[in-house]
Amino acid sequence: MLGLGGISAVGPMVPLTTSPSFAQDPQRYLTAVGKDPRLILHDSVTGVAETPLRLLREHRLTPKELLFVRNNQVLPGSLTLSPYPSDGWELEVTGLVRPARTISFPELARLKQTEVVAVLQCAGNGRAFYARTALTKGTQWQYGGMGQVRWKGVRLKQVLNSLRIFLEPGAQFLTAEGRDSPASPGADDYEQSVPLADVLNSALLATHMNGEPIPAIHGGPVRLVLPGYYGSMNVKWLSRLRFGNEASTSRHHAQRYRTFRERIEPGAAPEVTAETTVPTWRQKIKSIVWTPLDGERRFPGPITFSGVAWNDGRTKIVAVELSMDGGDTWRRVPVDNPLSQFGWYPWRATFWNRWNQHVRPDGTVREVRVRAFDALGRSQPDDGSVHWNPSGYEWFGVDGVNVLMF
Ligand SMILES: Nc1nc2c(c(=O)[nH]1)N[C@H]1C(S)=C(S)[C@@H](COP(=O)(O)O)O[C@H]1N2
Ligand SMILES: [Mo]
Repeated sequence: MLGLGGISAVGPMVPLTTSPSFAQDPQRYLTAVGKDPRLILHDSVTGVAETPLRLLREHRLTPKELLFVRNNQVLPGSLTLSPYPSDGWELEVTGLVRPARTISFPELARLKQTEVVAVLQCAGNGRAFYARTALTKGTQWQYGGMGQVRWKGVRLKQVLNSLRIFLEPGAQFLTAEGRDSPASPGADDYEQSVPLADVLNSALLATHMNGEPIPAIHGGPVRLVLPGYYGSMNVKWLSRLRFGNEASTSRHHAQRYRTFRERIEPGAAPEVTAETTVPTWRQKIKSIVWTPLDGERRFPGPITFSGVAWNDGRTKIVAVELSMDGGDTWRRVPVDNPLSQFGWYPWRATFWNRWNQHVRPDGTVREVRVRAFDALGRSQPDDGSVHWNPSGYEWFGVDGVNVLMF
């Protein structure tokens, strides 16, 4: 869709195409956008940037300057941390609803507001780790295709109730579309569908992130926030919500952003069909070590490990375990409460003398590994590659770091 008027009011404009100077100078590009120049720039055309783990771990709520960006397409004028003008913004509500109508931004702003802290994570986060088995296609995200932010907006259910919009029988899917247009003419527009019954109570039409209007680059003025779902489903620059008995046929939903139901051989590329695959919807249970960083050096003596665990927020995470011997033996470590059921569970453990027994004569320690369990006993695969898929989605394998000794 085309942008609305008023785009000229948006702050620093960044060209849509890569000028040679930007391509050669990621720091300049990131700074022009308003992002921290220490981010890892993966793509300067649509805007794709990753937060290095050493920066991610410094904040309980990821500041806008550090939050990763992943644009498949981009709305002109939105490659900036400034807010996108909300004047004239309209959201179309259509499909199996009575009456179908448009909602203006001021109308939305008058409704009861709700806040939720949630982990925003690209379905491709951790994709790089599949390369241990076989390279997968797409941005080679390591850890920082995610962040934790506080959203504010109106619950979808609240919108429907307050504006007396009624769902008609058969509305199974909620399909969201943003105002951004396909990257190349004629290509399918970015659109995603989610199961309506599963998100009806938790979906938020968000207008604020970390207490400010959502920065244009993160999907303001209105973004669909689906706590617990992969970032890919959280459609930015929200312009249309369609309620229907079928999911989107857009390539982005029907062909991309899916994993296979059955285990497939690493390197294979089976046909993607509605029967053989499922969309990247709810986030898999996952945990990472962020202190120390992989390959960091430590003096012999007490050592503190820390990191976070998270999942789709539907089942409580009840345990985080650490192994200091590459997965042979495990021990439980203390876990803090998350800021919300959809947030990070911080974990931390300090080891005193027991730690030294794991130091090998060459000064290295066998891989230190972490894994989380939810209340239903679900955990992470020791070898994340068992879920190998050609696009490298939903990596949730056990994480590990190698610690070196001075
Ligand atoms: N309209 C629109 N929404 C979108 C996208 C997009 O390209 N267009 N990319 C999706 C993907 S794949 C991810 S991971 C998240 C990234 O959100 P962020 O850029 O705010 O970090 O936005 C999602 N929402
Ligand atoms: Mo994504």
